[in-house]
Amino acid sequence: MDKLLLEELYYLMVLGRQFEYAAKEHYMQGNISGFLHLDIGQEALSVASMKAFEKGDVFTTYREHVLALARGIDPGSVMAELFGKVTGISKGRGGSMHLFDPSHFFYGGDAIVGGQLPNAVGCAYARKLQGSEYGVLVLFGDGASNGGAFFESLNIASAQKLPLVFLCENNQYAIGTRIDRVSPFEKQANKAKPYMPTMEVNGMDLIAVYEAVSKAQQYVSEGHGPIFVEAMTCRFEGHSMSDSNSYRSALEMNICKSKDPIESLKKRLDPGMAETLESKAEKEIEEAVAFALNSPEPDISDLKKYTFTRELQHVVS
Ligand SMILES: Cc1ncc(C[n+]2csc(CCOP(=O)(O)OP(=O)(O)O)c2C)c(N)n1
Ligand SMILES: [Mg+2]
Repeated sequence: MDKLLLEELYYLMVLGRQFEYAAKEHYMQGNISGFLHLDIGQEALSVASMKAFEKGDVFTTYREHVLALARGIDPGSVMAELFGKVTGISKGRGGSMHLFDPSHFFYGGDAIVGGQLPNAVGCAYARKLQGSEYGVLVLFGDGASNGGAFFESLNIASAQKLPLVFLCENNQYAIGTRIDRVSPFEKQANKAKPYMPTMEVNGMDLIAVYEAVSKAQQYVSEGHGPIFVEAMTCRFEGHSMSDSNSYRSALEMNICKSKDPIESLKKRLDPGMAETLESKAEKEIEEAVAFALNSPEPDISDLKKYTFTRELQHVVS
């Protein structure tokens, strides 16, 4: 991989992790309320998939801050959204789980597990009718692939040969429920095999994810129909800020953290460059937090604004 791209990807992973540490701190201070799902540990998957699928539409889970940053959305507007401020990317109305930015073709998260899957199918159908060359990417967890919406989405995407990349972020947990209690397979790709080709990749390996998602986009853009990519990954924190993570042993956590994608990539960079990128990310996150803290709350008189479709701007262009 090109050195400059590698450095950019390293920067985005560090930016993402520092964003998450800052969000955690401000959640504990009471500046952020509602749910907060951190992506710490899973950054390789988030960053590499967004950069590989730079052109095209993206639908995600609620664990989406790092995805949004890697998509190029300003960290200040993402942080302000978490703070519920009017300058947030969803005008302070969505919060952590509903980052939405059509100008980046980023339709963000869904609090309903798997809810983004049918939405992505609809978008892929539209893109097929429009003859778009990029296709659609939908990210979802291993837990989501036990739900009905998942199978319905595989079915219709396959029947209609839609340009849709299914990207399963398999961290082996749905909150505190380990995958083997709710799924007959550890690899969720087994469920997709009757419908479409599948690929499996190490989600802690940034370059492997980048290559897999690039190939998958190429495949859908050639009009072959959907494809399924499964990335095995590992989250370092609890499911959300309200989860103690007590169901995972110290040994399991040590193994998980030994695969840290930031530490792995750092070994491949010039140490001076890595340090420069880390300081740059730190500064950008400090500015993002200051922006969020200093931004105003939404005005109460705007409470009903954006509730009805006539007030929404054009969404999928
Ligand atoms: C339809 C629905 N059922 C249950 C929940 C509660 N819930 C929130 S997150 C979650 C776990 C999802 O796990 P997974 O899809 O593996 O994603 P991860 O958080 O591991 O990335 C559950 C059950 C929900 N939000 N929506
Ligand atoms: Mg999971």
